Amino acid sequence: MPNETKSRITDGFHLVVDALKLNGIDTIFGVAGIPITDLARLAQAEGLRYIGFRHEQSAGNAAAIAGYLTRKPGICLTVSAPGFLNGMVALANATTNGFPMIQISGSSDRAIVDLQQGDYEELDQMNAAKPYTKASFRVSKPEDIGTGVARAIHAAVSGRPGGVYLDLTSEVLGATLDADAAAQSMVRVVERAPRNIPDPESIKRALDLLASAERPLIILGKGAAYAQADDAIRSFVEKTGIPYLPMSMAKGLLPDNHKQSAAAARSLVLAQADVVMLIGARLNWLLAQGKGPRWSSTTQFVQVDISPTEIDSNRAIAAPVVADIGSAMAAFLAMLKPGQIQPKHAWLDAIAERKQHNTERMAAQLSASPNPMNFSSALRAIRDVLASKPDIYVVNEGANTLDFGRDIIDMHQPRKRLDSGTWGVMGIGMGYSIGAAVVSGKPVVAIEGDSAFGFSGMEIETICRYQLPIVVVVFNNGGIYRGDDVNHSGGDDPAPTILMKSARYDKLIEAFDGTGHHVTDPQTLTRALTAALASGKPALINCVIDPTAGTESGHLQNLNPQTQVGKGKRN
Ligand code: ADP
Ligand code: TPW
Ligand code: MG
Repeated sequence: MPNETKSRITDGFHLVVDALKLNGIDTIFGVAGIPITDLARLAQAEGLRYIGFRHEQSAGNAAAIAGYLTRKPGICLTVSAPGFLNGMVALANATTNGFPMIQISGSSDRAIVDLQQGDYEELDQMNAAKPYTKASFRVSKPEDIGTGVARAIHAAVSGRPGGVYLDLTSEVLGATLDADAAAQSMVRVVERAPRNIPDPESIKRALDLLASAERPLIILGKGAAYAQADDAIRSFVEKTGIPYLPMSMAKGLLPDNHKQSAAAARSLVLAQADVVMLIGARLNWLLAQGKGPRWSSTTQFVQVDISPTEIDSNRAIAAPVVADIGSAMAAFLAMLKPGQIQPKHAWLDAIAERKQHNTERMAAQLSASPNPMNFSSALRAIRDVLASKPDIYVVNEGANTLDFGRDIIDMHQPRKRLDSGTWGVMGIGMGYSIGAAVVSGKPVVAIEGDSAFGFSGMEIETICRYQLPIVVVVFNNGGIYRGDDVNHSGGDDPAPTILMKSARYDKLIEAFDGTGHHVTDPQTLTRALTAALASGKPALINCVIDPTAGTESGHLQNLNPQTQVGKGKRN
């Protein structure tokens, strides 16, 4: 066929790739299969980076965290029905956390699906996705691909970011059309996340309230980290002198050793602050819904958030500032008068005193060297190795592994700590690690509970296949929370929370030519982690932790209903 004729025809596959490229998308995370195999191939051939996973949930988690880190929607590509559903957990998690992500899935023949006539991988995916996403679209004509991709990008990134589903039928992918008409149908998104300028009145109201406070507090959430307004946030905190508390993924927005950090006096400041300024943080379960006994009923709130419906959702907000955080912080800095806000000395002194008390208590725990290791002694070793490497990403999931990790590992740069987030979900570990390593080119240390690791563990093959600089540290305490529970029936099966204590997770990675380490003391852990990071190659450290060291549900015991009668009762 003469080239002339060929070049005038294009098809759905090409249009999807063209639309993504036109909008600055350079990476796709996915699992190949019918009907999107050729889409993945073509994307790679056309210069997009395609990262192939072992399970769609991890591909989705990688896309979600890529979205969080870059403010561009992370793309996850899945096959129909089961692949789509596997990815949906990650898409729903992205929506819950406010991470911009688009899951693109191929789907089966519409006519057969709608009459439920039994197609291969039959599922009404667009409608199934709706409750878990900000928006769910289906493209049924190839000339609509450009519009579909543009709408998905807008929905994912504007306002509070979140997950979007884009359904591409097999017919659309394979459909051919005239290349000129196709080019005309492409849409380049001009503004992905338009600024949302605050009402100057709302800024004044908030500053007045903060100026009237005796015991003010700022809480920084992951929305503040996402906003990438790092300098303005730091400047506002420092100019006002207000003590601040970082939520877990906002750690590092200001370095954890900053003198205004009240993290080591958390209970005191939540209970006693009279005015609290929330910047990109929700009053959800992670902040006890803003209610007693952790909070005072008289606390007044400033809330800076892009989502107007977040305001008043749990506590009445005296001074809402509905805006994007970059614009809001610029407005605050412009309107703030020198000396206008001055926390009382008594408040700063009380915080300093409590910080010192708690830090000394923690130092005693950290300096102990129990055998076998506990969470503190193992994390101290990791903390010390990471102290001189502030640009390393830390991924963290588990129960005790998460709670101790959050408290012990200091962060020094914004957006370097990636964890279980708003749902407290297990399974983000390898996906987040891969996503972060791929978009940043930087090393990642994933600190994983042994149970948590299992949810995405097979992705160590992906890590090795792409030779990513990821070191996985598995805190092997032989179980969910603890490794010493017993079967109350007296039978031979292990108890529900038990995993294999003798498991050698390090040998798993050796199957893929990665480096495994088995460590039982902090000195060896220090050496193994240092060597693994120096190599820049995939490694897994099986880190043996005392099975009796953890507590049920980590720090969430208040959320865990327990039977008080009969056989299931814990001793
Ligand atoms: P954390 O878990 O750290 O407390 P949340 O995820 O609960 O944080 O809250 C983040 C908040 O930040 C959400 O309410 C979201 O609407 C808001 N947010 C996200 N991005 C922005 C932004 N660019 N500007 C303003 N608010 C934002
Ligand atoms: C998708 C419930 C919360 S924490 C956890 C589970 C299973 C594992 C804790 O054990 P781990 O940590 O990781 O070994 P450690 O240090 O305390 O021993 N399924 C999903 N998400 C959640 N949160 C659960 C189950 C859970
Ligand atoms: Mg465990």
